[in-house]
Amino acid sequence: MENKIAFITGATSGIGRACAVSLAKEGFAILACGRRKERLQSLKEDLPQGTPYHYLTFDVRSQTEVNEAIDSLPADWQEIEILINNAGNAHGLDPIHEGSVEDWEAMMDINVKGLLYVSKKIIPGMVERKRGQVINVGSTAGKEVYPKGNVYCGSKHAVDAITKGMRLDLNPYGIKVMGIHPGLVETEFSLVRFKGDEKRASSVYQGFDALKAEDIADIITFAVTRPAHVVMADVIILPVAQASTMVFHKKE
Ligand code: NDP
Ligand code: 8X3
Repeated sequence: MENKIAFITGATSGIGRACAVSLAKEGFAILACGRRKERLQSLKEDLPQGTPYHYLTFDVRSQTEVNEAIDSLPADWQEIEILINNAGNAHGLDPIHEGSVEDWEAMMDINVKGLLYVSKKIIPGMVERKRGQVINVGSTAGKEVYPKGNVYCGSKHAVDAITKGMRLDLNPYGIKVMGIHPGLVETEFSLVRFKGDEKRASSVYQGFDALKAEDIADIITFAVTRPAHVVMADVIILPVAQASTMVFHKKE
């Protein structure tokens, strides 16, 4: 296959799905991952006709599932050029003394350990080939801490530190490593954080123009198509109405 392969976790929704569409338009072959199989099947219809497409269904929390899925890749789909570690979410928004251990484990297992399990399977091939790009989707929550954000912020600070560590370790092999840190993006993120409470989820994005998943996908697509000697290492993207995690200029 001539097309370079973009391996995208969390491609069933939001930022990951938008990245699949945007990168396919640039001629990348799309390897989409997530748990919701029907969404991975329907994603193909949103890609330009003829885009080479393959999907893997696995839960990033299970190292066994991650390994088995990646080991099952056909020969044509094994040389990953771009890894987008995007799967992730917040679970709950509670002060530390009231948070649930189940929510904490979900965030650490998905946002941190899941990213590591996938990276462990994909990055050695990049090292061997001495080429590749890793994009880790962090958050402004990985740069600041906000009230009740405690463990989600902790997971995204970990993503930020791991990204910097990857850049140091992979630098001798010419592998590009990017951390992208969005502010508020209107996706299914808040619906998951608030466990399906649609009213509470939509209120997060009221009174200002939040970022769209496509805004983040545009920037990732721009970043991965720079000349060979250029890496956008660390990027914070905010809606214009947002000055920091808790400071907004909302319409009256
Ligand atoms: P969405 O909820 O829309 O998408 C999350 C994606 O992650 C889905 O495709 C979901 O797929 C996947 N995912 C979640 N849990 C698992 C799991 N256990 N195993 C495999 N895949 C999983 O949210 P966003 O698009 O907004 O989030 C994408 C990334 O962006 C996350 O890392 C998030 O933390 C980050 N981010 C989001 C911001 C926002 O305001 N929206 C701001 C800053 C960062 P499925 O459920 O099918 O498995
Ligand atoms: C998602 C943005 O502000 O809800 O990472 O943490 S925020």
